[in-house]
Amino acid sequence: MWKTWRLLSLLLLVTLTLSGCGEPFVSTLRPAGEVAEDQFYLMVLSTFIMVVVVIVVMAIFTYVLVKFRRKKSGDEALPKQVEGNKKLEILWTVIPIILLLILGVPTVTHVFGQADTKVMDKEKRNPEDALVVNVRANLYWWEFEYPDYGIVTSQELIVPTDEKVYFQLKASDVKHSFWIPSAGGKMDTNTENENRFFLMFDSKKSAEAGEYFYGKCAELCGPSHALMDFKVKPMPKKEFQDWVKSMENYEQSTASATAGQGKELFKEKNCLSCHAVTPKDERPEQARTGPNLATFGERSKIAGVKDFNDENLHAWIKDPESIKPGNKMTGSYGELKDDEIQALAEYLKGLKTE
Ligand code: HEC
Ligand SMILES: [Cu+2]
Repeated sequence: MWKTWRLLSLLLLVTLTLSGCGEPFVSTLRPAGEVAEDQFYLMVLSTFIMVVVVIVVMAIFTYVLVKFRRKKSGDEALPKQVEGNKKLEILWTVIPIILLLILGVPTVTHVFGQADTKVMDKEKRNPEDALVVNVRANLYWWEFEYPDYGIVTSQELIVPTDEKVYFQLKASDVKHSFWIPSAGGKMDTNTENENRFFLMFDSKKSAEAGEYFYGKCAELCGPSHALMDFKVKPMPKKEFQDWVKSMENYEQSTASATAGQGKELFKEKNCLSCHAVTPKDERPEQARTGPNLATFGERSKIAGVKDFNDENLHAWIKDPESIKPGNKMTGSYGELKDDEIQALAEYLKGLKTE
């Protein structure tokens, strides 16, 4: 008895804890776009059918259990045998077939509909009609390239609302998985082939969800897998186009003197060998070994996980290992003095599109 209670209370605790996890910016149960809505609808449909089947079966089971119990009908009594009853046989063949059809037709339709990425193959694709984003997953950061505009960003994905956004996915080291819970998915990023799918971001729901959606790596990839987050910022088409323009005409400013000093240090300390600081990164992919920092000053988070403030930025530059174990920046430069960290941070905060 005690054991059962212990288990029950544990179950209750877990249920209560998990019920707190439904934030609109990271929940599959609060779809924020057509793709996610369709997937949610399929989940509800199949759960509904399963629940109905379980209820009916349990009801018949309980009825039979009570009606034919030995205590009532005696030790030797045998209920009427119905083996080979045609009506019953037909009934329990036809009902499952109908249920499977109700479940199967919408599922297959949606699965094929959501896999339709033919526009990506078009030779003369108009980026105004179908936006393509090349996603490259790395231990433990994300790169987003807009091939039609020749610009690259990292850690933060900017997308227009209310239209299909097509993704071409790959990984540069090990297998990861690209997942934006509120928008649908997920899909693996592989090293040996490229996967494709599309997502949609509803303008109203995006606004309700707040500043951004969470993106996640959904494939265990190493010690900092759980910290491999990115942010998704959907915006109306017009704003998106303005953003693209500002990226295309990106100009670097070095405001303060400390920032100027930081810029020099960024070269001296080898940071530039991994990090580009303009959205047009001409290097081949294999050479892009760190996130593009052109818009670093506009990030919501540092390294995808830490709140954007001076303290966290200094801590990251000083010792990235203490924040993301096993990351690929650790140990790539010598120890930095406090004023050097300060100058680098000043410089990085000034990297913006405006
Ligand atoms: C060997 C390549 C390499 C070198 C050299 C390097 N970094 Fe990094 N850097 C990375 C990688 C990889 C990440 C992503 C880490 C992660 O999130 O797992 C990163 C992340 C960052 C971030 C966070 C980026 C973001 O989008 O939030 C900052 C800031 C940064 N590096 C600054 C520096 C500075 C300053 C230097 C020079 C002192 C430097 N890096 C040198 C590879 C490098
Ligand atoms: Cu990963």
